Amino acid sequence: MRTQVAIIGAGPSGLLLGALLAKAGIDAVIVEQRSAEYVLGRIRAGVLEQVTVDLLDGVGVGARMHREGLPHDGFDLCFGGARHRVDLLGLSGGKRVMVYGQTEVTRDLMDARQAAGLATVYDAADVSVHDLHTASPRVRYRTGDEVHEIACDFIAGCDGFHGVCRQSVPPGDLRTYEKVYPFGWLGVLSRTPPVSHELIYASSDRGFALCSMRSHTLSRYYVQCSLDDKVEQWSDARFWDELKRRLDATAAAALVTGPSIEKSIAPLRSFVAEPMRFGRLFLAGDAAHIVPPTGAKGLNLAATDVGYLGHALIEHYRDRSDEGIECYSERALARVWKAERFSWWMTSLLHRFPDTGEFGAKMQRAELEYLVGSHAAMASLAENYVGLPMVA
Ligand code: RFL
Ligand code: PHB
Repeated sequence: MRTQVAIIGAGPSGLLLGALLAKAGIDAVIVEQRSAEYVLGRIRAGVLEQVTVDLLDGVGVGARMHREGLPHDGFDLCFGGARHRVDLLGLSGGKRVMVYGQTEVTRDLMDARQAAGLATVYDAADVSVHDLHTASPRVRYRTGDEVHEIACDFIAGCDGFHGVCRQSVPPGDLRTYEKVYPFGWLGVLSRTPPVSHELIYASSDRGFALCSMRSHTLSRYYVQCSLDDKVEQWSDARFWDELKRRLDATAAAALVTGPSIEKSIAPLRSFVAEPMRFGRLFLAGDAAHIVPPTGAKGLNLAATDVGYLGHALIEHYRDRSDEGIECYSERALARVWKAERFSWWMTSLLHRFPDTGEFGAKMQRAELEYLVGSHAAMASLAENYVGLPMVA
C-alpha cells in the first residue's frame, strides 16, 4: 500500500491530523494498535481551549460539541475552607473554555472519518517504522498472520507516550526532560449531577482534589493519592468521604454521591522529547510530551501540535514549501514548554508534596493567598488556562 502520510495512533492527535489532511485532499492512513471501542473506553481529558474548539470546527466536527458541550467562563480555587472564583472570561479579555470529554471528541472524529470512507486500520499488531531518513519511509504492521507494509512520504507519530515512534529514534538523536511527581490522581466517573456548575480545584491539608464534569448528569472527580495505592483499596464510600474532606463545607454538603462507573489511578509526569522531528518522522501529542493533568493541557497540546503539523504538510504539498516542516519542531516546542511550565506550576501550587515539609506548605498557602488577592496574578492564571495563542 502507498499513501502520502502514514499516521500512527488513532487518539485525538492522530484522528485530528487525519481530518486536517483529508480536508486539504492529502491522502493518509491511520494505523492503530487497539480496537476503536478500546480507544473510546479511555476516560481522559475534559477541558478544551478555544484553539482546540476552533481546530475541531475547522474540520467540520464541532456540531455536537456546540450542542452538548458546556462553555465555562470560570472555575473555583478552594483552599482554607473557602472558594475563590477565577473569572476566566473577565480576566482573559473574553475567552472561555469548553467542557467536552475527550471520549466525545474522539467519537466525533472517528464518526466523521468513517462517514468519509477514510482508511483506518484498527487492531494492528507489531507496528514498526523504517527508513525515516529516506524519501520513502515505511510502516509495517501485522493483522493475524498477515504482514502489511505502507510506503509513504511522511510518518506522523501520534501514538501516545508508550508508542513505538519516539522509541524508534536513536537515543543519541533525542534529548528528553522528565519530572515524575511523588503522587497520582485517583479518578471517578459517576452518573450524578456535578457538585457545582463550574470546576473546583481544591488544595487541602489532605491533598489535592478536583471536581469536574462531562454533562449536567455525569460528574468526574479526582483526588490526589499515593503512588502505592491500588484502585481496589478505594471503595466508592472511601472515595466520596475523602473528596468531601478536601472541599469547603458548602461543596461537601452539596455533593451528590453515587456508584462509580469508572475508577482509575493515573501517575503524574512532566516529559518533553526534543526535537519533535526526526527525518521524515514527526512526533505529536503525548508521543512527544506529557503534562500533569492539573492544567488541563495534554489534549490541547496534542491538538495544537497537529494544527502546526497539518499546516506544514499542506504547505509542502500545495505550495511546495518546506518552511513549515523545517520549523515544525521549534514552533510546536515553543508552545509545549509554556504549557509544561503552567502545568508544573498548577501542580506544584495545589498538591501536597511528601518531601517539602511545613515550609513548603506555607509557601503554597502564601502563593494561593497572593494569587487570589492579585489581579495581575489571576490574569496570568486565566491567560494560561484558556490557552496561549498558536503563534505561526
Ligand atoms: P493518546 O490519546 O494516548 O493516543 C495515542 C494512540 O496511539 C495508540 N498507539 C499505537 N498505535 C499503533 N502502534 C503503536 N505501537 C501504538 N502505541 C500506541 C494508542 O492505542 C492510542 O490510541 O495520545 P494523543 O492522541 O497524543 O492524545 C493525548 C491526550 O490523550 C492526552 O494528552 C490527554 O488525555 C491528557 N489529559 C488531559 N488533557 C487536556 O487537554 N485536558 C484535560 O482535562 C486532561 N485531563 C488527561 C486528563 C489525561 C489523563 N490521564 C489518564 C493520563 C486527565 C487524565 C486522568
Ligand atoms: C477532567 O474533567 O477530566 C479534567 C478537568 C480538568 C483537569 C483535568 C481533568 O485539569
